[in-house]
This record gives sequence, C-alpha cells and structure tokens, in this order.
Amino acid sequence: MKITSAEFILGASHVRQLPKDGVKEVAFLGRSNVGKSSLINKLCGRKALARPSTEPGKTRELNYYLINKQFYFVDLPGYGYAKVPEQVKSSWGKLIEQYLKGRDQLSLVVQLVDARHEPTELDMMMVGWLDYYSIPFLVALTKADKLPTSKMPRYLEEARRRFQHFEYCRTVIPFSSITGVGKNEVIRVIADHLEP
Ligand SMILES: Nc1nc2c(ncn2[C@@H]2O[C@H](COP(=O)(O)OP(=O)(O)O)[C@@H](O)[C@H]2O)c(=O)[nH]1
Ligand SMILES: [Mg+2]
Repeated sequence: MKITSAEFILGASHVRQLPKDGVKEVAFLGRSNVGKSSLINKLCGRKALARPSTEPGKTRELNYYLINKQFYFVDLPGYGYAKVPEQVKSSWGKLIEQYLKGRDQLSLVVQLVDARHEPTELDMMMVGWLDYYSIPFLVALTKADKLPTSKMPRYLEEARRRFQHFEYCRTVIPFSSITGVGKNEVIRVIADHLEP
C-alpha cells in the first residue's frame, strides 16, 4: 500500500460526534510529545497534516483524517502532560476508553512509545486497555534516530519482551520521522489489518 491522499475531516470531543459511516479506522495513541504528529505526517508524506496538539487544559479532540479516500487515521489526544488539571485528565480518560471500548470499525492502534525511555505507567495502562478490549496494536518506538545504532538491538529486544506477551500486540517497530526508518513496515502492518 502507498498513501497517496490524506485530508482532515473533523475533530470530535465526544464519541457522539464520531463518523457513523462504518469506514475502517487506524488510531494513534501516545503521550504528549512522543512524536505522534510527526509519525502521522511521515506516513502520509506530508509536512503539516496532523494538527498541533491543542493547549493543555483545553478540550481534547480526536482528529479524523481520510486516507486514500478509503479509511481513517484517528489522531487520539496525547496523554501524560503534567500540567493538565485533574478534571481534564479524567474526561480525557473517559473519552479514550469510550472510544476504544465501542469502536467496532477500529482495525488497529499504533501505540507510540519513546525508544529511549522506559514506557510510562500511562503507556502500560493504555496497552492494558487495548489488550482488554481485544484491539490489535503495534508498538512504534519513536525517535529511534536518537539512539546510537549499537544500542538499538538491546532496546528493541527489551521492548519486544515487554510488549509481545500481550495477546493483541502484533509487533514492535523502531521508527524515526527524521530518517524514515520503520515507515514502510508500519504501513505494511496497517495495510494487513485493513484487509477485508
Ligand atoms: N529526533 C527526532 N525528533 C522527533 C521525532 N519525532 C518527533 N520529534 C520531535 O519531538 C517533538 C514532538 O513531536 P510531535 O510530533 O509534535 O509529538 P506529539 O505531541 O506526540 O504529536 C518535536 O519537537 C519533534 O520535532 C523523531 O523521529 N526524531
Ligand atoms: Mg501531536
């Protein structure tokens, strides 16, 4: 599969605003600043498709992009931003969980984790939810260009050990939006999960 077109469709702050057209979806999940917008832009071959995150404390939205006029990429609001008030954190959690729980057309989640760091508690909680709700996911280890090449095999092996015992974890892929490493592999796994 090649991504040849991508257009912003809508932002939703409540599950009742989500498209009801039954079009298949691939969603992107990760903490703020992990490189989610950069990854989406890289996959689509675009510089500024994914909208910058709304300011912390503001209403968070799920942003929908129509890809190849065939399926959606869903940019889920980033989590773990320290300055977000508790009330927003809990409404964020509710929104994400409602989405993950009830979205039949959700074919795959791309869970982003920084390649250089241990996953955060929230990262592991998200992965736990994905598994619990039987949603296939791949883990993208972002900013892989920041890791010395010599360290990559050990980091990758550790990440695989950590994630691949989850029943719904399909694979772990090092990714860099700067070098493009991992791009083709991520697109291939996405294409596999969109097949009828
Ligand atoms: N070195 C490097 N920096 C990255 C990469 N991806 C994102 N960044 C940087 O990390 C910061 C956050 O990226 P962004 O895509 O906005 O993260 P988001 O908040 O998860 O959407 C920005 O300064 C990006 O330039 C990457 O693959 N390599
Ligand atoms: Mg972003």
